[in-house]
Amino acid sequence: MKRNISIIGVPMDLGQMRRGVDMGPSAIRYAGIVERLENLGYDIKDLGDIEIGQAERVHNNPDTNLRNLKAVAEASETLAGKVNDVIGSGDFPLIFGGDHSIAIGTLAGVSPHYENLGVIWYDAHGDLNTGDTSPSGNIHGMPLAVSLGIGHEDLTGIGQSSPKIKPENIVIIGARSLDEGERELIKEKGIKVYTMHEIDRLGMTRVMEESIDYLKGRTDGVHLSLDLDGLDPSDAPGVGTPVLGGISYRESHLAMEMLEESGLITSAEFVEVNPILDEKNKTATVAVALMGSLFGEKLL
Ligand code: NNH
Ligand code: MN
Ligand code: MN
Ligand code: MN
Repeated sequence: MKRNISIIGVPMDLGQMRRGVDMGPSAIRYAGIVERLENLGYDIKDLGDIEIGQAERVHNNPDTNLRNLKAVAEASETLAGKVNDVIGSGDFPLIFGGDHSIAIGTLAGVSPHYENLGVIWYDAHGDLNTGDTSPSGNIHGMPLAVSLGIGHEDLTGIGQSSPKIKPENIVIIGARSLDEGERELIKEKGIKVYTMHEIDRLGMTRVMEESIDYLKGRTDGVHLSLDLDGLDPSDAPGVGTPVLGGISYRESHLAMEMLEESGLITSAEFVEVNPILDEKNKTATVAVALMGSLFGEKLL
C-alpha cells in the first residue's frame, strides 16, 4: 500500500431517502481514522468534504424517476475530479460516504488511471439497477450499473469516458438482496458474485482467496467499494437499508487482512454510515477498524 493517503469526505444523502448518512464522514473521523492510520506510519492528508447541493423538495422531473439526479450528478463530477487529482499526485485515495451513489464519482475519477480496473463490491445489494429496474428511484441502488455504462446518461457521462469498468473485472461479495433486473444483469454480463450462500458454504478464507486470484490475473488496479450494509446489522446497525444474515465483523476483518496481504487494493471507499440510525457510533467504529486491517494493522 502507498505510504501517502488522501482522505475525501462526501456528505451525500441524496441517493436515498433516509436523512443522516450525510454525517457519515464526520462520524468516521470522530471514530479516529486519521490517528489510526498515522499510527501505522502513513502520511495522511484530509482534504475535507466536498460540497453537496440541495435535495429536491418534491420529485417533479417528468423525464426521469431518478431522485435528485441533478445534485447527485454535480457532486459526482466534483468527486471524480478530486479523486483523479489525488491519484495523479501519487497518493492513495480513501473516500468516506455518504450513500453509495458516491461510487459513481469515485470510479469516474479512478478509472482513467488503469487499463483494467478491478472492483470489489462488498455489499448486501448489487447496486446494479437502472431507472427502468429500480424499485425505488434511489440512485444509491445504481452506481455499479452506471459504472458499467448502463443507466441515465447524466450519470454514465460523468468523467472522461464510459464504461468505467468491465463486467469481468468485478467481484460482488455479501449479496443477499438483489432485485429482479439486477439478477438478470448479473447473468447477462457474467458478473462474479459471492452471495451469502457461497460465504456460508466456502467460508470467507476461500471466498477471498478466489476473489484475489481472479482479480490478480486480469486487473492493474483494484478499487474496494465497501458498503457497511454488507456486514450483518448486528455488527453494523447504522445503515439505511439493513438486511439480516450478513457478513460478520470477524469475517470482514479477515477479508480486509487478506486484501492487505495481497497488495491488490489501489483505492477504497467506505459508504452508507448513518450515525442517526447507529448505536453509539458503532458502525463508524467498525468502518475504522476495518480500515485499520486494510492498511496493515496486525494483532501481533
Ligand atoms: N436495491 C434497492 C434499490 O435499488 C436497495 C439498494 N440499497 C442499498 N444498496 N443500500 O447498497 O433501491
Ligand atoms: Mn443533506
Ligand atoms: Mn451499496
Ligand atoms: Mn447496500
